[in-house]
Amino acid sequence: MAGEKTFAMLKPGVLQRRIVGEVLSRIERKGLKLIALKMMSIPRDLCEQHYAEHKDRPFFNDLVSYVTSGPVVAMVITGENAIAILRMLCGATRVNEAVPGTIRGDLGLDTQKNVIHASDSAESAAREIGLFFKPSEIQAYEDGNEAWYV
Ligand code: FUP
Repeated sequence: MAGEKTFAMLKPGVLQRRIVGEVLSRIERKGLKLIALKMMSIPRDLCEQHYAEHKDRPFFNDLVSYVTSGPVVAMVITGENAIAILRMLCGATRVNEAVPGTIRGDLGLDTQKNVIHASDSAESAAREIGLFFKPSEIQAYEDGNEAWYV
């Protein structure tokens, strides 16, 4: 399994808006590789752990309430420079700064409901993958097409 691993989560509005396929398609078309994928309802304590760095921010409770308000789609993605590349595909956190062409720039109108979470560093990725996935849920498979991407 070449390259970095990163964690992403499609927030509850993505399922409600029927745009799961749209977002996954952008990630796949870039050449990044899905190695784990599941729909889940996040318990509040897991969500609080996930966003622990923001626990003193004024938006923390609203953010946790939103992300636990319905099912999310969690995934592990791999590829060369997957962490930085996925962040670029997502676009800026604040939707008024997310440029068109990015997932948030094209599909988000509200910062809290900004469509997708993606790990911001190797440390965060390892921590977040560990919070959401058991090692047995991550698939190490050869896709035979990697040479076409890298
Ligand atoms: P990101 O890594 O891009 O998801 O951004 P942050 O970790 O800074 O923020 C996590 C989440 O908090 C964002 F996705 C949305 C929410 N947030 C707000 O609601 N208001 C803010 O001013 C900043 C972040």
